[in-house]
Amino acid sequence: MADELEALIAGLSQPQKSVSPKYFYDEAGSVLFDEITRLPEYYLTGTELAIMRDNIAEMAALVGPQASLIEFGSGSSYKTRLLLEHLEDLAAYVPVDISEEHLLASQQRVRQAFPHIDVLPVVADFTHPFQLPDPTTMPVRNLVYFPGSTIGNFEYDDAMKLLRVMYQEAGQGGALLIGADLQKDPEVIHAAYNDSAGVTARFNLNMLTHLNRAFGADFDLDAYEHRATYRPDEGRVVVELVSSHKQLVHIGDATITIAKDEAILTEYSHKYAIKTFAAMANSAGFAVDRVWTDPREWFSVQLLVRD
Ligand code: AVJ
Repeated sequence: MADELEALIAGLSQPQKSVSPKYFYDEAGSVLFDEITRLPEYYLTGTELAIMRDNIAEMAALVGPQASLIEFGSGSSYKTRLLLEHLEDLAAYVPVDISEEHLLASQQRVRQAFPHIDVLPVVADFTHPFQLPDPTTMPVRNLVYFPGSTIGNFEYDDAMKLLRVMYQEAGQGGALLIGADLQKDPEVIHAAYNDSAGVTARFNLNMLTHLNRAFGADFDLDAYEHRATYRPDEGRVVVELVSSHKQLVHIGDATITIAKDEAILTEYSHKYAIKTFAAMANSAGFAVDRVWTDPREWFSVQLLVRD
């Protein structure tokens, strides 16, 4: 908690103020994100799920029998369920999450629906290498699963670091199945992060409620506006909270001055060209085995393999 507070204050003390997107996801934020995934404008979740459904047989055939499924994060039950249903003779399901609570909940759901699958949850921050549990059945290979285009939250260097951790956790002959959102008509992307019902705005603003509660900060909740801008040249959405007037915010021992119209960066959401994503995969050591997309080519699910 002391480290977290320090990092938070450091982020708010830079010329470009920023707060990590991990602070979106308190209880209220997780409910709001669920709501986002069902919005008509938010094409990501539905498109990815359709790609999974349409290609799950081929995916399972490529992965082969007796794999160990290692999920980075434990929050994506529908897509995971497809894999649990279709992967042949799974050696184990290993959800990895920093939240023990999330892990327990997902573990319970999976144990109930798939009583024959060995569930071995790992509490870990998956941005750093971690030890995999010993499975009862020896897996033929590891399949790391990282859906949702969550990779898009990370700037290039951190995304590369994460891909290298996944390479390591995949192990010899292992693979990574990853969801990556693609570049497309900027208006489609803009709408996905500026929905007409205002859910994304509430999701963004909820971060401040969370920080006030968790760190005893005093952000004035009425003073900020949601802003999400797609920058095609950078290939990413920039999500910010913009202050409507000058104010002082107290957090820990720090006092932060926020100017009128100053923006706090809360999230990047990168949108990839298939080529640049392949280059990233390659420099992490993976070969791109297969790229599945939807008919409009809005989203991709990619199977990356290693020797
Ligand atoms: C969960 C990171 C994939 O970037 O689209 C949704 C989060 N932010 N609306 C995304 C998000 C605003 C989402 N990811």
